[in-house]
Amino acid sequence: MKRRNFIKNASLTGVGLAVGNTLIGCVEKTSEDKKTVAAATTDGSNGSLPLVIATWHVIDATTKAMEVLEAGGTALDAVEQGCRVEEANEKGQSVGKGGLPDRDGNVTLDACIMDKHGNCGSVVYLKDITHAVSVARKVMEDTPHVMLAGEGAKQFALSKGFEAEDLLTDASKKAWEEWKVKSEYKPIINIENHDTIGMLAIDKNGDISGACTTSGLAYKLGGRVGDSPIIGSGLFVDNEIGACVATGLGEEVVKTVGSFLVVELMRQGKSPQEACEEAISRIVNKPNSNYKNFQVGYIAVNKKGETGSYSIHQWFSMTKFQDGVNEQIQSDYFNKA
Ligand code: SD4
Repeated sequence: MKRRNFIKNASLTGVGLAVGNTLIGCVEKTSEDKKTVAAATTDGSNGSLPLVIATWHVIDATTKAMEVLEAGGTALDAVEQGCRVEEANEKGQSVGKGGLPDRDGNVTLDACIMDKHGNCGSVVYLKDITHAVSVARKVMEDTPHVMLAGEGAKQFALSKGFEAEDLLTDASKKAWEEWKVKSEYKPIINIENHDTIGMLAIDKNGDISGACTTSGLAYKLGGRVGDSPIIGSGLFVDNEIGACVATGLGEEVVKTVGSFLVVELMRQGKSPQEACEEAISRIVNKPNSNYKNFQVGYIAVNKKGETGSYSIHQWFSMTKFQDGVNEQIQSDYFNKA
């Protein structure tokens, strides 16, 4: 699965979207990518436990998570280990090492994690540390806090034995330098492809955990933080009900507290699929919503092991590993016009 062709304009994608002072461009899906997507839809079936789902096409990450779960590991260990696979994958230019930088050339990571007790940890604007999700876990487990930012987060990570390294790979530096030529401020949000990884798992005990990790919008303003490390927006877990994780334009997710909303809708009796659809409708039905120009996608799971996913635009997908099947499932979507 290749991440490339940034600013390749097409019907959906040839847009510049005003978001505050920013412009968000979108990326077209290649025919190769389209072939890898199962024609199926999201499901409402009860499957056996354990199970893991993740945003986008991240088969290696779900494989790792399932290894942990099958060995009797906790959902918390599974989502951390699964996310680490993508953080270490330099080819993924939206997560961890190799992530695309901000407009000034700095790679800054956002991540969070949440366990079955409702404990959570988060890091924002983290530089020079690949495994942001593991730093978030340390924040959760080793401090009385939920969130650490910037230099403080980095120093905390170093104190916990994480190693500093340059996250800007040659490929990402080259992409940034090419972007700079035009001097257009167009942070890229990927409308249909592997991007931020959000992962939810239920272990053999039926306990739920989730995690989310990203380098955020490419070429963002320095200091910009998205939804991914914000508990309730990018991720929410309630072990009694279920869990949800988001991807896409974080500002829109934050404004609607999306993941918390999905879990609360499940609490009220909606299926994961219905809840994801309702959360997307809250975004697209806002007066003057310019949803045609950005993507948001949710995946969710409930306590019964039912799953759902929904996005504004086509080509969002979920990877699901359950009952021995590890597959990419094309998400249903709102904008069919
Ligand atoms: C952000 N939600 O920083 C992330 C980016 C993302 O798919 O998920 N892109 O806003």
